[in-house]
Amino acid sequence: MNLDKLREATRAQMPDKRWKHTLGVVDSAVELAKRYGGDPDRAELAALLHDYAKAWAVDRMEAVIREQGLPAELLDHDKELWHSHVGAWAVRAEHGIDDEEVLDAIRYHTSGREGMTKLDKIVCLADYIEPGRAYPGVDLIRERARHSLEDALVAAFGSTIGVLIERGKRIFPLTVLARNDLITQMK
Ligand code: DGI
Ligand code: FE
Ligand code: FE
Ligand code: FE
Repeated sequence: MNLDKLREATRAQMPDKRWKHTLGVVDSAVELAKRYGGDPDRAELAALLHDYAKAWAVDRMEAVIREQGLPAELLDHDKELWHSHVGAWAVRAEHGIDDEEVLDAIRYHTSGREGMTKLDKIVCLADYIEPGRAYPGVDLIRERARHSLEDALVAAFGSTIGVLIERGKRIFPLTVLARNDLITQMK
């Protein structure tokens, strides 16, 4: 697959603001891959595609989850969690992306998971710290990202979990498992 064509196809899925975010995630993911000994090419590809389905209509995402055998459990949780799984399905179906590590990094970029690969961590963290992000605590997470992928991600998931609790929302179990596992890895 030609990377320029993939860029145009991805850009066509989303409004300009989301595309700008995507380019920021690409830059941050490549930088993290270089800093932490990851594969910059795979980081670039996974980052480019990570929000492929983000702007899709909820009904379209729901149909993919039901019809393509994606985890039905997703339907019981926040719709914000759907686009990562649907996106991983879509880039394989529409563009033949078959690198399982890249697909996993897309699939788990929102929730995280137990046993996150280096690529999972890079894409997930890049999504939290790309230059366009501005939310309370982002600079602290950026600072931690200079020293440790795991430490930064624990802070990032902590921030998300805190917001979910404040708003009385459910927490997707994989996010709790991801955070616990990252803390274990840091010991
Ligand atoms: O797609 P993006 O906006 O770039 O970022 P993302 O894919 O990390 O989506 C984050 C959103 O998902 C954020 O607004 C919080 C929401 N969310 C809802 N429930 C959960 C959750 N995020 C995680 N990690 N875990 C949840 O249980
Ligand atoms: Fe996302
Ligand atoms: Fe994103
Ligand atoms: Fe420092």
